[in-house]
Amino acid sequence: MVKDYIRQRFFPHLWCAGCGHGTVMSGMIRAIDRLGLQQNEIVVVSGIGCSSRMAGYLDFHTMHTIHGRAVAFATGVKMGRPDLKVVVPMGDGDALAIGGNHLIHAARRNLDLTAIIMNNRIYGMTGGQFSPMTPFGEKGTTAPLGNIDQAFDIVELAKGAGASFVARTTTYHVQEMTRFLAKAIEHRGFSVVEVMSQCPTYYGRKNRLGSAVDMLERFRDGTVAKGSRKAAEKPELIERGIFVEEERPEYSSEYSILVNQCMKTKESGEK
Ligand SMILES: Cc1ncc(C[n+]2csc(CCOP(=O)(O)OP(=O)(O)O)c2C)c(N)n1
Ligand code: SF4
Repeated sequence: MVKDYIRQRFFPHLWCAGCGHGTVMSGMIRAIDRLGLQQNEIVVVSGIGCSSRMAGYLDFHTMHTIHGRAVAFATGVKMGRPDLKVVVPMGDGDALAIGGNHLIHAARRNLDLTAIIMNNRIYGMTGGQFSPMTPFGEKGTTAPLGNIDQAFDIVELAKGAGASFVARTTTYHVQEMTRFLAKAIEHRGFSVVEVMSQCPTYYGRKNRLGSAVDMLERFRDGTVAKGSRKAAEKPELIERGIFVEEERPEYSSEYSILVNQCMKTKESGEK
């Protein structure tokens, strides 16, 4: 049962009313439940941020580590226990600013991790500073006159870095999100799922986007299913869907093959 995957002793949670991160946590739990995985088979590794608090609330093996280093810790866990499913929930700041280097190299190696990037376009936990996902011209506490940086496109970044599963969805599209998360967790290789998530407290307030419901409606109206007729007619809308789903050599498996070859070479005394 879904409730069994939650550490109720840590509730009430710290998320603001209307925050999208709880919806992502619920989608992730439902995806794991749908896959029929046991609690003991899952490791959740997070960094620091509002999104990263998920590691405290979930009743799997969990590690709540340091900002920007979730993928680095997760790499160690996966290499030590390749039999476990390792899921890494991150904020856009955590994954793409301080943690960007870890993310692209894990993607390049195709290590079997599921990176869930909750893109609220801002640093929520520390008070609304702009992030690598804040669009040009939008505001944050550190960009009161408008941000002059350009934002990343997470899907293009993950594709370019070599991730073998890449998807984008939003907290409005709950069924789709659950489906994509289940596919990502099941996929053997590095998976990136961008979930556009609302932070009404900072991003919404600074940019006058209205209530959490208004922000959700923007996800509904501002995005479109990849490959649909509407996507062709309205290229200005952000596409949702699965952009990459490929089988490629996976890093922890290749590493264990290499170790076995080394052992055989050593035993036979070959040079
Ligand atoms: C090494 C380090 N640098 C900076 C911080 C401060 N810090 C904590 S969370 C955070 C950003 C949070 O934003 P994001 O990762 O996008 O997650 P959100 O809170 O929006 O979910 C920062 C800068 C920290 N804890 N450790
Ligand atoms: S500050 Fe933003 S990201 Fe953090 S809990 Fe509140 S709404 Fe969510």
